[in-house]
Amino acid sequence: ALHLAKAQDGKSLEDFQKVYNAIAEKLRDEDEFDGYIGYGPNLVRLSWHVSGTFDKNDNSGGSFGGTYRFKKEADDPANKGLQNAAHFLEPIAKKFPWISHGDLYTLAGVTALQEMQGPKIPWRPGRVDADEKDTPENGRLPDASQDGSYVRHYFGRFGFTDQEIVALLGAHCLGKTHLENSGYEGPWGAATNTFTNEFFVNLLNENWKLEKNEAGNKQYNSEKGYMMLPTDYALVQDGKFRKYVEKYAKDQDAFFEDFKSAYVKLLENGIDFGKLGKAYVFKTLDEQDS
Ligand code: CCH
Repeated sequence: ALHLAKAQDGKSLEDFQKVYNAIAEKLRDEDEFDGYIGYGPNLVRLSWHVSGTFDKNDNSGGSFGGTYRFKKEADDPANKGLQNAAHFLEPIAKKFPWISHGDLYTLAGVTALQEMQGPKIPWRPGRVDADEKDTPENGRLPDASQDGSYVRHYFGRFGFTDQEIVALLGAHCLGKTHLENSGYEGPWGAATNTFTNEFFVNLLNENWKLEKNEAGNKQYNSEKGYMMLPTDYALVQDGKFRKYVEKYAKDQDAFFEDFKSAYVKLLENGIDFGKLGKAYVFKTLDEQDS
């Protein structure tokens, strides 16, 4: 059965906007992280990894229970590097003890995306902290060395279409890979902390060479110093994926719209929001200043 979202007594949009603002202000203040990329991309990755443990076959895993806070999930080798985002969020969790971990992790991703000039992401609260015994097993996050049919099959576990898969992977415009975390190295593009369709533009326009990196893993490198994972590059090798790459490279608005829907679906997998269903749309710090 789906997890039933629970209303937080007396909490309204204004209360969650305060959490949003606390995260957004800390993002602004601590801009030197990771060579001045800042924490935004790391927070987005955390929001996806806490959601990416979902399995629609038994409704286990997913963002609902906030089980990333338990050692077993945090220590999943696939989560290496996300302790940065987790540390970043500790003082926020202390300041707002009423918010559940699942809500905090997902709201942090939404905040980071909006503050990095991404689309407005309608977000719904109501996730409830689960017990440690409900922590999913390691190994549910994807393997970057694989091909297109792996990617299609992997995301099929969540019920995502080809179009949704391509849109979601556009988040790889943000941040970079780190040899010490994943065994891959380098950024996907130039604007590592601004949300754009650059991932798709670079996939199509750069001159890619498959090379072995220092960790012995194969990745695609371009002369400009950008990289693509094998699973990223699969999006131009597979004809059914490629047509969406071409669409999003030409049309950033279409990318933003489709990314928004697919990301909301990712964050809400396995949850029944029932009558609580009204989504909140937060104002960015810039919008509140003016
Ligand atoms: Fe990703 N991602 N991702 N990813 N990811 C990595 C980093 C980021 C895969 C592999 C990797 C999504 C899907 C996939 C981000 C968002 C999303 C890294 C480098 C690997 C490897 C980690 C490191 O070394 O620090 C694979 C495989 C898939 C699916 O096939 C999806 C979906 C999203 C979000 C919607 C973001 C953002 C980063 C940058 C993190 C940072 O710290 O800079």
